[in-house]
Amino acid sequence: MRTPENAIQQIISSEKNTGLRSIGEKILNQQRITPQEGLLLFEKASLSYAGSLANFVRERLHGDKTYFNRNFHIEPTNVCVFSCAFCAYSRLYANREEGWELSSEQMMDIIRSYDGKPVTEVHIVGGVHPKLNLAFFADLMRKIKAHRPDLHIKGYTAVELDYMFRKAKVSVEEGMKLLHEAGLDSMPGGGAEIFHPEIRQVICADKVDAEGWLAIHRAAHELGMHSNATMLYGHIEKYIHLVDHMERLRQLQDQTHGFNTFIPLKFRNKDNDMSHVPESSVVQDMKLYAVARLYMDNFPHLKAYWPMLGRQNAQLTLAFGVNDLDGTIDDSTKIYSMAGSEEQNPSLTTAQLVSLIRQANREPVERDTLYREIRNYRHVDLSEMEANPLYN
Ligand code: V47
Ligand code: SF4
Repeated sequence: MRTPENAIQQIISSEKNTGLRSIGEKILNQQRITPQEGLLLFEKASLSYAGSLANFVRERLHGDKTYFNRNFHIEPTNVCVFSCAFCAYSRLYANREEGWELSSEQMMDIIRSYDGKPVTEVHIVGGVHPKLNLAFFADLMRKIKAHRPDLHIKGYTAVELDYMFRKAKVSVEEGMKLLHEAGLDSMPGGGAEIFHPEIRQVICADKVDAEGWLAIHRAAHELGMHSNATMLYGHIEKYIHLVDHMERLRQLQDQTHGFNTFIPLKFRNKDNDMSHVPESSVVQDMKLYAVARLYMDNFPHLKAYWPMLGRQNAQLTLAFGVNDLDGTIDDSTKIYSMAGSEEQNPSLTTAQLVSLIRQANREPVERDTLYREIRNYRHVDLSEMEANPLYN
């Protein structure tokens, strides 16, 4: 009988490079690959070899299941004290009249606009505004929870938190505890970019460094919170920096088991200080996802963030290790469109997401932020969904 194991064994046996063959054997036997082997995959593996192995791992972990959630974004401000070279979104505090800044009440209006709608998560992320401090955000958490206790709040990158905690003169542990007790449930993975100082110095020299980013996620995990981790790829970094980035995350995950999802973010070059840097090709994108799936063996999920990648390429990643497409998002502001992503004001209906996943022959599963299954859409009739306002 032809099993997935037989099929992948045949692919491994016909690989000519002995190093790649031995990586294949390790993957088959659920053994960890080393940083050197990660590098070899980037340097020498064909897209089809890396992709077949990654797809094998993806299906071993999740079968055809492809997760998404129903969420919306709030961006409190695009004013930022930092000046990352890849960021098309932020406005320096000195030019704050060109930016926006939402009051607590305006953010509560956004929360209230989802009353009665079956969203499960609000994702709060924005620039680092010197006046929006720890007390302001703790108060916002309490207001959101008082209004809608069951809404999961995934908020603040380690960059925002690092600044908030330093400004409030509290330790990372104290700050995390305060926000968690106020209602913050989990943390998104942003701000990681590329950890290696050679690259970090060029693309985002002034914000929290690798050690600081990892310490904040460690503190969250130690409180029992979950978080995600991103990697901004496809600009001036080399393979070695990608492997170094993934290795640091893999090591922390071995200790805390607090990460849910690894999210590679494709660098987009519109309207920022790195516009001269060409973007990666689709082949490079798919290879990156495949290697990430193989390397990040202790991360349960690999997410393609569709606004950055575009819907069609996000669909393609489902054959290269990815098992999660984020969510409906509903972002009326500009963080992603300003960076040149393919989506202007990104938003997909549940019916559209389900359809995207089905077109790739996968099984759409709505999840909550912690990957508890809410509904499997395998047999749900699409035309019924399209006609039902709850899915649109
Ligand atoms: O850290 C900024 C990225 C991130 C560009 O955890 C860019 O579920 C590409 O982390 N090209 C913030 N990327 C967004 C983020 C995120 C998004 C969705 C889900 C989750 C999650 C996290 O956006 C930043 C930065 O890496 N970014 N500019 C750009 N030009
Ligand atoms: Fe500020 Fe984040 Fe943009 Fe960097 S990426 S400038 S921290 S908003």
